[in-house]
Amino acid sequence: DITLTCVSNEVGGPYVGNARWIGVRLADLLGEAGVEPPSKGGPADQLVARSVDGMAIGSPVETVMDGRDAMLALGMNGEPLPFDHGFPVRMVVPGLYGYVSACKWLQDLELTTFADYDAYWVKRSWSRRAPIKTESRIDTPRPFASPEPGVVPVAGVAWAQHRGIARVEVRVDGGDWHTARLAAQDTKDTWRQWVWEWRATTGSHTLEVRATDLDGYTQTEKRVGTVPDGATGWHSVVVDVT
Ligand SMILES: Nc1nc2c(c(=O)[nH]1)N[C@H]1C(S)=C(S)[C@@H](COP(=O)(O)O)O[C@H]1N2
Ligand SMILES: [Mo]
Repeated sequence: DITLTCVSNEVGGPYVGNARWIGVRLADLLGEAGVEPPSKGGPADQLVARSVDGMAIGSPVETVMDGRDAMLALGMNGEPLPFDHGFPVRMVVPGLYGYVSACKWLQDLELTTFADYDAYWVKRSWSRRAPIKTESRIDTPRPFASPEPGVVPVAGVAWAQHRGIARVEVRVDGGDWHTARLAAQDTKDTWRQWVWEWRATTGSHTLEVRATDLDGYTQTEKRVGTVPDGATGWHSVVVDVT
């Protein structure tokens, strides 16, 4: 079970999703081909995946061989890979944004270095390396919803792939942070659902969320855009309780 995230996902955006993958471990395949990661003296630090549609996506060899479930995926959610998601075979690397890890309609793999080769999006001003940032999102209530006063569940998802989510907090109108209840962690590579029961009072209110990962890092309030390596900031939702 791995949550994929697009580097173009804005704070609060929809370009993040969870699926169950099946495939071949990339580390095993590379090992059979005699590849060693840089930490063991291997000369190649970049794995470039190319596809039938002319995409080129570069991932760190160290990351794909560090024991995580980096794979060539053949199936998704118990079925053959759907065409839109890369049939017949794609890469999946937990913890890296899609543009540096998730090549679909895979045709070939090349071992090279970051110094020698820039992949498709890197040539277009995105970073060479892009681990997924710790983020959280409010899914309910929706922006500008009008819930009735009383208990209103505030809920959503939080993700910090390959680190895992330790805590999610919610606050109302800039007040104290309240710790949300977390669903059981599936794996540290998947997002975690959370809920906090708010005693809503009449009027217009701003809800904000922030997550802390299992490395102890709390997501920053500082808003940055998606270029060059992923957006940051707290997601907020304004509601009118009537
Ligand atoms: N061949 C190919 N692979 C690709 C892309 C692409 O344009 N072509 N887009 C990448 C990006 S930016 C992301 S975020 C993921 C999205 O995977 P999904 O369509 O399964 O959600 O695919 C990646 N793999
Ligand atoms: Mo993406």
